[in-house]
Amino acid sequence: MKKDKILVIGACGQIGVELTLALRKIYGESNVLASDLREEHELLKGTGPYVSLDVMNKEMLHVLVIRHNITQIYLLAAILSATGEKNPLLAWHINMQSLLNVLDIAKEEHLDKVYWPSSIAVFGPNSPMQDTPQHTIIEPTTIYGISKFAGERWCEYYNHRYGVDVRSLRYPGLISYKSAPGGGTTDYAVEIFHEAKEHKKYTSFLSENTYLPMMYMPDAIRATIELMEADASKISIRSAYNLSAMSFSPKEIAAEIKKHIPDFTISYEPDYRQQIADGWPNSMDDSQARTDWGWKPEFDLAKMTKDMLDHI
Ligand code: NAD
Ligand code: AKB
Repeated sequence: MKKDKILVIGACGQIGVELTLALRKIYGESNVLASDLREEHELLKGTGPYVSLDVMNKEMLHVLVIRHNITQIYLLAAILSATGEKNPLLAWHINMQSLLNVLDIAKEEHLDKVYWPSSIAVFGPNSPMQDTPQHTIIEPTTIYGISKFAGERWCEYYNHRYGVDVRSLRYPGLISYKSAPGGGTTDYAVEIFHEAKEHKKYTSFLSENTYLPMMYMPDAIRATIELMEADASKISIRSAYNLSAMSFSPKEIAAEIKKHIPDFTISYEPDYRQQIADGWPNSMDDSQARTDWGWKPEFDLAKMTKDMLDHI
């Protein structure tokens, strides 16, 4: 069993629940402290320690890190793209200050490692849409994307200037069944499964041919842990790595679901989230992650769809 003491912030969210459970398997239940603003998630109950924490309270966070001898922080608390557009100043404040609090404490307490996720949302309408490269035009137009881009710069700065071992991935839209998504533009690709199972129909808030990069949660969790366990000498990107698994449109995922639920139907009523999606890449080039630390996805659209429908 490894000796690290890990703090997961935002542990009750879509990624946090599954990441906390996965980390507890590797590092031991008592060595992974889960925290969130919310009440403890049902799936976390009884699996290890939990504390209520507002990451915006730097003093409380600092005390917690010292008191529990924390050596690694996974910061997952954030306001996502769709919610962010409803309150841009709040999204900027929370997304930036939470990261600065964590990076600064990591510097002061000489933490071993920090994980903070970025997103495909760093890219904007002027970025190449197909196989978007690691290094290219980055001009995000959502407040969420702007905060992710600024966050990437802060991560690289803290690494280069202070030696903080901070690592990051530009996740695509994540699809999962254990915990619900929290206010993103890619959430349709989760909702569609629940509606297909319950009502055999779904109205998509994105238009039929809107292609976005997507990933199944088991791949995302594995990528996160593989990145964090990679030897530091292999990490050439200290902002955030492009990460990719699949790309599909609402029409394509509906066709895949129809193979399992033949009377499933889809209709389209695009809303304000269409504009957000239109500014994001259709697909991503993640060759740097593959070269540096051996990233390889396991789930494509067909395999993911079957697994989702088997589990919901
Ligand atoms: P989520 O909204 O499901 O979960 C975030 C969690 O943070 C929630 O449980 C919330 O209660 C908690 N939180 C919010 N403010 C807090 C605060 N002040 N203090 C403590 N906790 C607080 O988000 P998620 O989908 O799990 O995303 C986690 C991270 O991954 C975010 O940085 C997000 O931008 C990034 N990301 C997610 C996706 C995706 O598809 N889910 C894709 C790209 C990037
Ligand atoms: C969102 O849609 O906001 C997230 C993301 C891709 O960052 N799922």
